[in-house]
Amino acid sequence: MSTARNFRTGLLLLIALGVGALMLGCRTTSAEAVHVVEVGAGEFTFSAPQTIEAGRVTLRLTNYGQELHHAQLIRLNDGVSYDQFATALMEEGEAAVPAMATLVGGVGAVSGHGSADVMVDLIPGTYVIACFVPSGDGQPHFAKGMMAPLLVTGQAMLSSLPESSGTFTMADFAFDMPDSLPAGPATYRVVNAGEQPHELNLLKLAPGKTLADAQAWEAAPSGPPPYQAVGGINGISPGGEGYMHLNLPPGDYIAICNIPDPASGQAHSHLGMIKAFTVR
Ligand SMILES: [Cu+2]
Repeated sequence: MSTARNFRTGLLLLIALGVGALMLGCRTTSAEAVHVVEVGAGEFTFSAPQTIEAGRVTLRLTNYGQELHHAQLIRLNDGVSYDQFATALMEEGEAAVPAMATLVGGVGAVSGHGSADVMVDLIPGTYVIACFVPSGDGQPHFAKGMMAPLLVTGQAMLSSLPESSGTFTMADFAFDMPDSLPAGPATYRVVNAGEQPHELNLLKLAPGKTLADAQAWEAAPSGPPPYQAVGGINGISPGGEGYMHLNLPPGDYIAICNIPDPASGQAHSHLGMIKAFTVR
């Protein structure tokens, strides 16, 4: 064997070892090392596990339907049953939430055939997965069947804080986050520093479309929307926080909160919680 050939064999071996190490590395990144809980959404039902172990999970929402769907994760106060909460929600809508439960995030709205991830530290208790997105008839999806109980069992785990590339803050009524984010995988911490629940949903604008186009379409929808809903984090009660795993391709985006202000009845997006940003 010539020296050149030996060198090439050695190089190939090194490359193979390197690729192997990279693959092992990928498997243990923060996004994948935790248990993935798959939630499927369609018109008008969720498919999700009914019981899971406490601890840190990646909650992955995949939309198999046509309409927008989100997976709002709600933890019921101790002593509140799923049936009690479901009845109150049907009667009072989201006004029923503060007295009975805490909004603990979940996956923001995703367009049909899309999928998005958030990360949640689940403590034991009774949770609800619900979709508050309204259909064309004005009825929220939970009233059509998109509401499911989730029992979290076992012990609360004390785990170290996840690594994140930055913290985004939600206030009454604004987002504090960068104007530009890097493309590709990243985890961001999202904190609710306001006195109302907030969410940070993400819309990817169609090429050439602007925030004004999105607002005009929202005010008077006609034809397909000028954006794709690509997830983000769903409602978080005041003082709470969550983590979202993003893997955004380059483009123009909007962060938006659609939660209504009880006083005015207006969506928070109309009070300032809408922000354009770029991914490059
Ligand atoms: Cu809000």
